[in-house]
Amino acid sequence: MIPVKGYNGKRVGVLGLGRTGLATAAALQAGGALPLCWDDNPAARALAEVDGHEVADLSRPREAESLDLLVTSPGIPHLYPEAHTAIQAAWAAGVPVDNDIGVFFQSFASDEWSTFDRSPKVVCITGSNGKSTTSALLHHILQHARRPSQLGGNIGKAVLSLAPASDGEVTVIELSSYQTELARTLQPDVAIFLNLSPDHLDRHGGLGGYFAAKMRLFTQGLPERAIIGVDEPEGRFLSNTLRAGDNVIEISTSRQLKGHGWSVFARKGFLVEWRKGRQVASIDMRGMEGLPGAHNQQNACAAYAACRHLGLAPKVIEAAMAGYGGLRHRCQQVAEAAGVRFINNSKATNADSAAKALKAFKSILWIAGGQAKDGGIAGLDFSTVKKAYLIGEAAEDFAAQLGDTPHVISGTLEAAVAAARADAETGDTILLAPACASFDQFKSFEERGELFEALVK
Ligand code: UMA
Ligand code: ADP
Repeated sequence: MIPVKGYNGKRVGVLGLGRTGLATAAALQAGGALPLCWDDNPAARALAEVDGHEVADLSRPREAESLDLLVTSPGIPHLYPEAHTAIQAAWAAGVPVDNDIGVFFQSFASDEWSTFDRSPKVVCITGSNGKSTTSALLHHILQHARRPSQLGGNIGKAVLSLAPASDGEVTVIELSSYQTELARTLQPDVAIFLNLSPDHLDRHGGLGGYFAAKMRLFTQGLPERAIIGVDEPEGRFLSNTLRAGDNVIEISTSRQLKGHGWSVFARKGFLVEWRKGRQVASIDMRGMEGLPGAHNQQNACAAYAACRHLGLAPKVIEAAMAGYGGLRHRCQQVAEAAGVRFINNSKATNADSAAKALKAFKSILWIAGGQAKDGGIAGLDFSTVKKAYLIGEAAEDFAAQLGDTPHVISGTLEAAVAAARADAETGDTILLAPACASFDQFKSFEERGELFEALVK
C-alpha cells in the first residue's frame, strides 16, 4: 500500500467504497489522515464499517464542511449526467475534489528514493480500446527482462494498493477517461494514447469531453515521453500539439511513419522502429498467438515503444512478446471442435472493439448485443459475418442496422450459442463480440464471458 502524504490529522472524505474507495481509505489511514466514508449502497457501507472505517453521509453540508479533501471513485459521476450530491456538497463548501490517481501521484515519491541507483518510473496507458492488453503486455515484457514492475489502475488493482516503488521499478498504470478527467495531479514519466472511438459519452457530455478527459494525461502531465497512436485525427492532433524535439514516439498500424522523428509501425506482420530517418530495428509478430489481429499490433507497437524508451533491447522485447498469452475475454480462443473455433471477446463493449474482431477472423457466426452504446453498430463492416445471433436490449436495433446480413434474434446468450453451434460448419468461427455493455443481462463483461465459456465447454 502507498500511504497518502500531506493529510496527517486531517479529515478526508472517501466517496464510493468499491475497490478504489476501500484502498483509498486504508492508504489515507496509513498516512495518518482520518477518512470519512460514504457509499450509496448500504451493503458497501456495512463492509467498510467492518473494516473499522467511519461512515457518514457526505452529501450533508455539515459533513462536507468538515473535510479537507474529497476523494471520489471513478464510477461516480462528477460532471455528467450530473455531479453526485456529495461532490456538489464539497464544491459548495469549497472543498477540493480529487481521485485516487491524483492522490497517488502526490504520494508516490518517498525519502527512500535518495538511496536508489535508478529512479522509479510510471507509465500510464489510456485510449478507448487496448488499454488492458497494452498494460499487461508491457508488464509482461518488463518481467521477462527482469526489470521490477507493478501493474495497477483501471485493470483492476487500485493504484493506492500497489506497493511503494523499489529501486528502478516501473509502475504500469491503466487509466480510464473517468480517472484522467478528474485527477488533480498527473505526473507519468511515459504516457501512452492508443486510439479514440466513441464510448462513455454519457459521462463526458459527448465525444469532445471524452477526448478532453484523455488529453489531460498529456497536457496536465507533460510526460518526458508521449507515445501516441496516430491512426485517428485525435491522435494526430495530440501528437502535433505535443511534438517538440524527440519527446513523442508516434505509432501506427495503417501508415509507414518514416519521418525524422521516432516512430514504431506495423507492416505485414512486422513491427518496425524508425528513428532519425532510418530503420533501427524490426521484430516478427507473425505467429504470436497471444496477440491476434491488427488491433493487437497497435498494442504491441505501444508496449514496444515504452520498452525502448526504458532501455530494453529489441531482441529481448521480441522474445517476451512471443511468450505473451493474452488476457481473458479479449479475442481469446476458448475451444476448437470439428473445425469450428470459439472466440470469447466479451470485453468488446463498444462498436470499435467489435469491429476490430470482425476484421481479425473470417466466416464469423457473430453473437452481439446487450446494452448498446450511442450509435450502435451502424457503419461497421459486416463482410466477414456469415450470420449474427442477437441478444439483450440492443437486439432489435442491431437487427435493423445489420440490413441484408443474415441474422436472428436469439434473446439470450444460451439461445445464441446453441443456434450458432447448430449452424456452424468446418472453418467457421463462433465469435462473442457484443459491441455492448453487459449490464442488461449480466453483472459484468467477465460474467458474460464466463457463461459463454461454460456453454461452449
Ligand atoms: N457508487 C455510489 N454512488 C454512485 C455510483 C457508485 O455510491 O452514484 C458506489 C457503488 O455502490 C460501489 C462503488 O461506488 O460500491 C463502486 O465504485 P466504482 O464504480 O468506481 O468501482 P471500483 O470498484 O472502485 O472500481 C474502479 C473502476 N470502476 C469503474 O471505473 C466503473 C475499475 O475499472 C478499476 O479497476 C478499479 O476502480 C481500480 O482502479 C473497471 C471498469 O469497469 C474495470 N472501468 C471502466 C471500463 O474499463 O470501461 C471505466
Ligand atoms: P481496454 O482496457 O481499453 O478496454 P482491452 O485490452 O481490455 O482494452 O480490450 C478491450 C476490447 O478491445 C477487446 O474486445 C479487444 O479485443 C479490443 N481491442 C484490444 N486492443 C485494441 C485496439 N488497439 N484497438 C481496438 N480494439 C482493441
